[in-house]
Amino acid sequence: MKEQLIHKAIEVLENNFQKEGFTIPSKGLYPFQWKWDSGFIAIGFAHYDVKKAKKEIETLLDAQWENGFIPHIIFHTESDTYFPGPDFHQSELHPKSSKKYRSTGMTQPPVTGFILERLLQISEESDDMLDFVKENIDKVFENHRYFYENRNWQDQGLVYIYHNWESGTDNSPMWDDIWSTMDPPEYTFERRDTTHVDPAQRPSKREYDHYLYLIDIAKKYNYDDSKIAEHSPFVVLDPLFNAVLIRSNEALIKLYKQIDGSNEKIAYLQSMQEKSIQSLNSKLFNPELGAYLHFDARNNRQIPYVSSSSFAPLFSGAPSKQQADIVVKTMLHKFGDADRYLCASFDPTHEKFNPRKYWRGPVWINLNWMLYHGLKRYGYNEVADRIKKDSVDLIENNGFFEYFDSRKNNPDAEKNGYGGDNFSWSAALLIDLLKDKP
Ligand code: 2M8
Repeated sequence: MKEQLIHKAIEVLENNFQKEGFTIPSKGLYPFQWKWDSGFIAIGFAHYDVKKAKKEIETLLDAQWENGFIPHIIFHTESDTYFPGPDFHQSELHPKSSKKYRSTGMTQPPVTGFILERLLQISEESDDMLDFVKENIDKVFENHRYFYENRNWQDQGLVYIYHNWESGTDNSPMWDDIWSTMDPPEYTFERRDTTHVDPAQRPSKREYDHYLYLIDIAKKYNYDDSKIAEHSPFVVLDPLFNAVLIRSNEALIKLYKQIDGSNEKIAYLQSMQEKSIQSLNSKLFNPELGAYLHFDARNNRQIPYVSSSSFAPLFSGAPSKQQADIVVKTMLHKFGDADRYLCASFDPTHEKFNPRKYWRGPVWINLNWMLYHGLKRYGYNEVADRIKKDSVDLIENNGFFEYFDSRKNNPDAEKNGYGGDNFSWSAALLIDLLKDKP
């Protein structure tokens, strides 16, 4: 059974791999290269085709800007199945944008550091992969330096995002209060996503108006970070984004030591890491809600909702044992009823929870994968095993969907898999979970 499932997952990845050297997340719905998808996808390839794993990362890093920035979508090919495309984003407005590739002018969680570490682990520390790490690690370092020099909110060591698409959790209820401070124009455009997926499982037209308006603000300032930070209504310190940055810092420090890399870079990462961990624990941790929260920096307030991003700090190793205990308790108490798969993307006990709508409730495999590793790191092996089993069961019972209903007894659907089908990171991370290397 396990072998059969891995075989199917490989088929998904192979069908989504493009001759230009990158892998689309899902046919039709997402026809380009996405930053954090690429990282997770490389993990899947590493188990059976090391060349493709390396290619995926090389292609991503090839699109890096002169200032270290790595964009969230790289538009390698022409496609009219996705909106908004390169003509809307116009990232070329930024003077340091890539001259080789068209892309967006926003980013996504910086996974590449811990991905390099994972690729090396999967290869069992092969010389070939070690060479690959040596060749590419400085680019990833420059990406981290970009964040600390350009996105470091009030120098506190926490990186801000200026768009919900930068979080990766696009239409999370987290952003609802921010949307209510804005009044964007009604844009006229043709949605493409809803030609591939039931609109009930996607963001609304009005939500898209907000998304587009934030891009227009960034364009008005030629994607200049400091001006965006000054003028955008959306400036958020996201616990998931920062947890990923911290986890990747940790990986870079370890890898630089392993390859006898630059002491200066190690020292730089260590000093940033200290600040980041301290601020994550003081500014984003909320003992009353027992979770890490998003911080709305524009309006100077924590956003008082719990989502799967609230547990992502476990993956980074930043929480103390006591904080980790609290967070896991909250996860089990709010998200962990016996009739639910772990881990819903938004608090199932909250009125804003929607079990079918994208990042407003369904289970996502990439979050589960990070939580699995975070839980193991702190010794919550039973909960970790449950998350792993739930992830495998969801895929085995429904297919390689983009996201899944967390209800075990879902009354209104035959299928519990939603969004895009044959979704790459669901396939890639399933392979990794089933191969179960430590
Ligand atoms: C989703 O986001 C894109 C925009 O980036 C979209 O809805 O068009 C998110 O789930 C994001 O996290 C993911 O990277 C992307 C591609 O899978 O799709």
